[in-house]
Amino acid sequence: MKTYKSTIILIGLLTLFSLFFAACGSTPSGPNQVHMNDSNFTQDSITIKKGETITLVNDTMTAHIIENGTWDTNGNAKSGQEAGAPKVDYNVGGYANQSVGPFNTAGTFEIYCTIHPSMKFTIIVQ
Ligand SMILES: [Cu+2]
Repeated sequence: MKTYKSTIILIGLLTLFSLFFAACGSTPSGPNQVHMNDSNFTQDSITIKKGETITLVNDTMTAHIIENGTWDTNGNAKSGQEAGAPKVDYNVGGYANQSVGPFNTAGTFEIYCTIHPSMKFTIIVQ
């Protein structure tokens, strides 16, 4: 009977714990939020002003490795940092946020996820 009660309490605590983290994930902070699901960005691009940063918001438990570069139309990863682009090399864990930038040079910059084919994003800096 004692073990049974302990188990119920443990389950209760775990439920509270997961609700707490779900709440954290749904109320991210930071400018220019760009959301990610379990295999892609939820939008293709964003337009920002020079000097601004973007905030990657991971809405699922799937981690993403975000770097400078893109996926080409043949499904090949193309690593590369454009002139004027900030260095991007982040492992964004489940339900985590990651600030990227600042983007101090006007232009078009590509970032991509190295583990999810076709998961790519364009930052247009004006
Ligand atoms: Cu990914």
